Amino acid sequence: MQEKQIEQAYELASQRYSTLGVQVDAAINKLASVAISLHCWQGDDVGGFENISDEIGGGLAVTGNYPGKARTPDELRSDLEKAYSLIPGRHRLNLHASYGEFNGPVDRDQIGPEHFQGWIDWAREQQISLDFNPTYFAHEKANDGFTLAHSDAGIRQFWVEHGIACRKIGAVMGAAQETACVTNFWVPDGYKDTPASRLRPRQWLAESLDTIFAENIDPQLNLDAVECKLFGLGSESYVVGSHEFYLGYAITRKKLLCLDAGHFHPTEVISDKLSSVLMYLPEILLHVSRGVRWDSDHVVTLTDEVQAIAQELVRGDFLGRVHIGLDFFDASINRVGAWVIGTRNVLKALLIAMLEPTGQLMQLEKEGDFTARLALMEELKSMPFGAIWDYYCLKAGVPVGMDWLNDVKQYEKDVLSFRSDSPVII
Ligand code: RNT
Ligand code: ZN
Repeated sequence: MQEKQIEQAYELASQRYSTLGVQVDAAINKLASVAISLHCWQGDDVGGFENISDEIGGGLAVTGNYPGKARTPDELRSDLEKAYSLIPGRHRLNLHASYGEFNGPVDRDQIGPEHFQGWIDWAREQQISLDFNPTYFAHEKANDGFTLAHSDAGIRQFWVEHGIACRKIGAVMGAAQETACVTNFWVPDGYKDTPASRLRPRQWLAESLDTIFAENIDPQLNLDAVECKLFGLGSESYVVGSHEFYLGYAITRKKLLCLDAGHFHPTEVISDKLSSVLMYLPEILLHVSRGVRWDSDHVVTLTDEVQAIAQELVRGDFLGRVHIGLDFFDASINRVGAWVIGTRNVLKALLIAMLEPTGQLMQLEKEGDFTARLALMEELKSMPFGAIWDYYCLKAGVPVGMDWLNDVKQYEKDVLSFRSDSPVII
């Protein structure tokens, strides 16, 4: 599409929005201020750089064998740079502890900020802020599906030390950037079959977490989040860290709750939970994902639910209190393409929400005119938001429409196709 056409379409679309009382340039400015935390693990199928051959485990399964996955930190950084260059705005990177640069075997309880210096330097150079995650899977001490809630005190202690080490790394990352690092705790702990005690592991999990969080860390540097889940592969009957467990934990311990869109019953949605949990928690973290049947991690598409999440964030004026991260892994398509599609969709959903005449909808609701409320909501679905999105991409200096795909295909030809499937030993 020609620049001129994009601008003309934008002008016409803006006029339509202004008849609804929507200020398009204000929406665009607002969208530009939103940072999405891209998850490093889409780039290499949750592999990490520990050079271990353990299965990922923890109920995480990545399917597909699309060629060209990143095998080293440098390859992953190069892939990320490509992805960021195709997404409008300035975004963040969410790293897992298993992605450190270890130069030899370093067990999880021994990791330190020095193993992430390469990432910190790169992030500063790219003007990207980092978020962090302890890795409670793909490890021999997690092979039976339990970590912080393990019945063995020694194993619990090992994982407690991992958690303590990770918060320190998060604080060092936070000190190197303008905003705090959000360190998110997710553990796989749970049973495939019916437990005799549902309580005991929950007591252990709370006790382990309390020990990890015992040291006060400046929230300007590091913020702790805890992520709940309903069930996983191998933990179908019982997950220790359920929604109720972590909601109570987050409120009583003043932690962020992480809501992953794929971690609930298939008909249960997190969009409806935001206004509830934000009544009791100052800040939360989102893992925007797409559940499909038993999988919780498909690439984010522009679904009704993603739009509903965005609407809630905008209508409730929650953007300053909600950290937005992504969580999906698809190895059946180009991995850079997966990041670009997923992130652009979250931004698109936010733009659609920002282009809504919320005041008018609320007024109709107040007056009890539910017919007009429904009519206006439906009318909004065919408003020309695509023209505004295209213009936003143009002004942000990233490809418009599907043009980004040419860049990804070229990158695949020039870079990804030279990577063999076997991992590089570093
Ligand atoms: C797993 C959780 C968790 C992971 C990442 C890799 O069910 O969603 O967030 O996906 O830590
Ligand atoms: Zn998640």
